[in-house]
Amino acid sequence: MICLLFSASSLFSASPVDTHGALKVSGNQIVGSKDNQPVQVAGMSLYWSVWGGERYYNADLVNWLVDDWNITLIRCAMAVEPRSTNGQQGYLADPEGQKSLLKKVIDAAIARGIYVIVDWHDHNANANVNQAKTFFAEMAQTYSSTPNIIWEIWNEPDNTGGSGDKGADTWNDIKSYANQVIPVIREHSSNLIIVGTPFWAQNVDEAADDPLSGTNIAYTLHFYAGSHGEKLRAKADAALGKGAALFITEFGLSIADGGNTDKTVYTNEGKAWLDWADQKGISWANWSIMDKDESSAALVPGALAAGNWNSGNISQSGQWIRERLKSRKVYDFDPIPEDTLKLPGRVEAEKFSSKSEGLQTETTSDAGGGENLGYTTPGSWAEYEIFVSRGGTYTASLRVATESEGGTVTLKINGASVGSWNVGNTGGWQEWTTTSVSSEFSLQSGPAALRVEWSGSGSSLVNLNWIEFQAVTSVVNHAGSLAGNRIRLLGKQPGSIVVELSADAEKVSLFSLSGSLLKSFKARPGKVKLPLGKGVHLLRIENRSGEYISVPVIGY
Ligand SMILES: [Ca+2]
Ligand SMILES: [Ca+2]
Repeated sequence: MICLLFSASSLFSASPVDTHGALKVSGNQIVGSKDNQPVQVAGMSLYWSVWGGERYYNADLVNWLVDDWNITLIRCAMAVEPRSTNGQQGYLADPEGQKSLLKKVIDAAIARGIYVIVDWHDHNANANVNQAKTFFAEMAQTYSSTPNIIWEIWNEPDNTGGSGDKGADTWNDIKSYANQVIPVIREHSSNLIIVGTPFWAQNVDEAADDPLSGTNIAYTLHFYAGSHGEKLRAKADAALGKGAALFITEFGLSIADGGNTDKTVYTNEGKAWLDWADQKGISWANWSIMDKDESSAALVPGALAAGNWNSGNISQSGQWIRERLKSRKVYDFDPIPEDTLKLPGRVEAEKFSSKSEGLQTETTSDAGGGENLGYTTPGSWAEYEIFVSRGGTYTASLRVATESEGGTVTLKINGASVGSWNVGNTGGWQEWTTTSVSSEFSLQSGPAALRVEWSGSGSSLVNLNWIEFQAVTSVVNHAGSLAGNRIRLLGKQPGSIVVELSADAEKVSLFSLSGSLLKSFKARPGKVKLPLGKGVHLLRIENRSGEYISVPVIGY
């Protein structure tokens, strides 16, 4: 009756970063500092953090790519230029804004235990050395002992602004830049540093012939499958042969312009490249998470910034890359951190985005501390920007206190009332009680507007500390095809259970009773041992069509 999977070798391991530790260069390979074994990580590059790409710089996006695309790596392509063109401001024009975007992604990557590339996304880094030094000094200090971080100091040297033929950025230009920026990073961080190579990060052989001094330095290899093939791989093989470690921080399944002109996806050529990278153990990030009308973009125009995509939101390139990523090793990613504005979960009353005049926050003496909303009068309101992580059926309840006759508190989501409570005197303005649970209502996944309204006849109504939204998960089959012994509980011991999954199981997720996602795993048929904390949890098994069943499991 209970379900889960188990295979003799546990499916479950630690997160990528917990497993391998900080990445480091050993000869021409990248290894984990924990085990000194070669590590190949793979994932997605975000688009430039301007021109619309910036909207994908958020934690929900990272969480979605971890849980739905199985990424172990994400790259932040932080725009350095433009200074300000049509209002688009890269780091040179708006350092604080760009750092703030970057940190959202970095912090989410750290929370889930994946690797993150901090990319100075610039074709002319040698013109901005001082700004690069300032930036990397600050970032390296902030993330000095963070194993997740990988530094990429010059995205793509190109054929402008350098000292070579017709302005080409030469290897000497790059070395000169690197020798100024790397020491700044090394003051605070010993993490992997990836250095760009000449000719749009293709002339890796030049770097291999004349490597930088210092340790833990790899070189960038970029390719676009529709334009580059065997010849560039031969060049990369030569560089490896000379002892250089390579990292594909960016590649596309398109031609070199990103697929802007021919709109074609070159999957056969892409497969040859990634098979080669697998064979050599070279890590990669695919260009790019963007919904632009070009064939390298992973998304189609209008795809949500927070993930939650269906197949119609993902481009041909994105679908192919996602399958490739999903076929890779699955780790036990760290859980999504609690977010008070994410449903299911608790919305703290003081986290409003706007409110009526007169309504005030005050320190609460309720369990858990924090603040509550007080000074409510008839007509008071507060609004919240919430995010529904999982669409489905929900209930809500309130944490309230009042010393007056009280009043009515109503919840609305996207304008529709989902619950209303008449709250009477609780014995004091800080004497807290939890209301009854509302009737069930359904919510679609994605962003939503929550509004709380107070009404009544008194001059002072009801203090509010928080609103709890619970997902209603019924212990029923959600699809006939899932009926039967799809999941079988085989054994239980403190801290874990052993289950057996049927062949069509694709994903196993463990939720807290309040509906928070604790862990999500790729399922494999057979016996599987799952870690399970004390208390009641909900286990959900999903098949390839997205049909699922949920069952309660109790850990002890
Ligand atoms: Ca240049
Ligand atoms: Ca509160």
